[in-house]
Amino acid sequence: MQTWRWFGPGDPVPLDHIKQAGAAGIVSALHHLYRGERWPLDEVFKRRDEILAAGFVWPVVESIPIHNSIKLRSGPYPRFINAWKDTLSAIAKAGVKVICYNFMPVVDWTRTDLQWRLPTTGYALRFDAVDFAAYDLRILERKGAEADYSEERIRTAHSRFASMSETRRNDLEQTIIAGLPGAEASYNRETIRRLITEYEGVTAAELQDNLGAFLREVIPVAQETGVRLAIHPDDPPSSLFGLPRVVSTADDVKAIFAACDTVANGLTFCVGSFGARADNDLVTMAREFGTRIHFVHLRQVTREPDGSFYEAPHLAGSSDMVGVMRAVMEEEAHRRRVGRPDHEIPMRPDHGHLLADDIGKKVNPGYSFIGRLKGLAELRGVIQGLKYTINPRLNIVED
Ligand code: DNO
Repeated sequence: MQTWRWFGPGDPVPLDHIKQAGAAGIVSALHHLYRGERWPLDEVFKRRDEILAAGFVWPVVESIPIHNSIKLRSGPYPRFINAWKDTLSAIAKAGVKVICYNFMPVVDWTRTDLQWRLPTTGYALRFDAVDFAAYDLRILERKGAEADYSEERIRTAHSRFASMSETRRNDLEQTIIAGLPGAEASYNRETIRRLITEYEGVTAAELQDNLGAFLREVIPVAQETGVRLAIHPDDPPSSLFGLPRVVSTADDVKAIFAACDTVANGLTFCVGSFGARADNDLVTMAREFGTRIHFVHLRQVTREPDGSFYEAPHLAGSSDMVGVMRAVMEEEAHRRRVGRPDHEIPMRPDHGHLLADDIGKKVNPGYSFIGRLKGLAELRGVIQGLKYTINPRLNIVED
């Protein structure tokens, strides 16, 4: 099912534009309740009614935030896990079947440029690994940061910092720590330093255990209420600020699945996030994890040798997008054959460039209208082509 992320009534892209884009489902969350508290049933119903009234279905909540204490399994975490379960149940009552969430400590998805000019004169999001190191080492001046970089990276980061204007330094800081759309938190230099310190000594193995323990508590509630959970990979899929990240590779996914081995413990297959690592073989992963993929983010990145990447057009870039889409559609066909009720896997065009009238307008970074419209249109072409290849009849009987 073709879906579209909508941030709620405050989103500069209104529901009728989404209708014009041809999406059938809305992906949404209660972004005004994003501090780990429980989402009241009436608020969830209100969002559902807005979506239904505009002629859409609501197949996915992206995301229910996970309070930091849950990731650390310390302090008030039992209270926040209970709130998470209550939110899950409220969402289930509203008829939503899939919940996307992530387990990235301190920072959610991260970029260093929100308007990186493309040769086409449009603008893309970019993660520059050297700029990031320059921020960490020279602006945040994180204690012990040197230990997390190679000597070569430290050298290039210092010279990058020296060449940056004061304005660029400020922009870089805002871009990295002030929070991108859908992220749980926004920081200033002091608050982010404090939070990073809370993770001192927490290893990836411990974070993975905390995720496993969380899953064993919430998955039974998901099963009872008929909801499937879909963890979103780390973006970028590697450590930032020396913090552990545990949803970056195929092995990470295997460990998560093994921690609670049931279909309700599933994955958001984000092509852009996994695709930022050259050692992730995306088509193989999409096939291997197929039965537990409950949501798909279709977005591409072009990787650069130093670990940087920028968001490429949806069908260009470093990953085999069509190969992934074919794997997902074959999985859907397989689910139909075996009678799985969840045979329509929601997918959305993730992020778009700033193009034409998007430029200069108020948009949520990554969530412009025209850029995503183009992305969805291209992807829809692939979907139709693949439907025809997999089974020409589908082209006639389905929309
Ligand atoms: C970025 C998104 C993320 C994602 C969360 C999932 O565009 O993919 O904000 O929603 O990380 O919890």
